[in-house]
Amino acid sequence: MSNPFKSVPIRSYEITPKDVYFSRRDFIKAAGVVAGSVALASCAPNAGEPSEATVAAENPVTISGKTTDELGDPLNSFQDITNYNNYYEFTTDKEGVAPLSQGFTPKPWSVEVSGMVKKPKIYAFEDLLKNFTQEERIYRLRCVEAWSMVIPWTGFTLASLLNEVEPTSDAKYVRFETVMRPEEMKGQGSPFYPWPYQEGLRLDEAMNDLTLLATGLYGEDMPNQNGAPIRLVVPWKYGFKSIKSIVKIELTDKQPETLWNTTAPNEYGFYSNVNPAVDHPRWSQASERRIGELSRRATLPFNGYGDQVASLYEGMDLSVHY
Ligand SMILES: Nc1nc2c(c(=O)[nH]1)N[C@H]1C(S)=C(S)[C@@H](COP(=O)(O)O)O[C@H]1N2
Ligand SMILES: [Mo]
Repeated sequence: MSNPFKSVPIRSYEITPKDVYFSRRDFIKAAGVVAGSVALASCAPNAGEPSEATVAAENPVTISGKTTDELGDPLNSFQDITNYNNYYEFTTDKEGVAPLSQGFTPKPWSVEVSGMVKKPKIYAFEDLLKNFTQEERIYRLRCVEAWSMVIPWTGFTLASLLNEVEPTSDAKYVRFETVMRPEEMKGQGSPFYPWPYQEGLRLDEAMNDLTLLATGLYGEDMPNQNGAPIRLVVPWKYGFKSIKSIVKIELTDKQPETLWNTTAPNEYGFYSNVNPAVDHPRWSQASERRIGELSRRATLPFNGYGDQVASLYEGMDLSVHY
């Protein structure tokens, strides 16, 4: 994997006029996101597999114009982010997800928000874009397999959606479910996993400002392989908590079952906070390989977001609640 940002700076000729950009992503304008710079119109996720040189020249720019995360580390390229994926509904082969997911149809789409809420509602995807402020968030994604990337997501906070449906005082957890479409997702024929993919958060984790419902990346609509049209992003937890292609969000008073906890409870707990001090039973979690880098780097507690989230776990033994 190479990282074009290291050697090839974004050049001014890659920047298209604002009106071209907004015609492509008019929801961002509608939702009031200020574009500091604009993305390249021709770089669509389905545009085939250009050569490495082409990719480097055409990597889209972010909405904010930023090229690093807040720690100063470069963003991964659009090419890396969209060709090295975990999405077991398609295949367990990370480089096979992109080609196998191209026939998936993310539209029309709706998300049902139900359970312990005062105002249950089925949202059409378009209304989620229109009604909630879309913003860009550059987050590290740290997979439990010990690789990582820096990804510029666009989306809206889960808190903004939950505030609208008004959880009741009984609600303690949020459960998420991925679409079940075995015809389009051949991996769902595998008997080794309890489909559909499910995930869960404690309500206070779900309400944290970092927790995002992402609808795109690099200013593009969410590519199929990254969880089109809408997926969760919880940057202080291992990547598998960030469930893709969500159709159901349910408020509940019971800790939800999750696909990975059900499949291998001794390896994957409910919390799954990034924690360099607690190893996976089969490998160390002390360091990671940032895609695009040669040597390993230290893994940060809570993936570097401890200031915002460590207080959620005060008094808990995180080697027990792994
Ligand atoms: N529905 C679903 N969501 C999923 C997965 C999956 O297999 N199915 N894989 C998870 C894992 S293990 C990781 S690391 C991230 C990867 O997200 P990315 O492909 O956008 O980088 O998605 C997570 N969300
Ligand atoms: Mo992962």
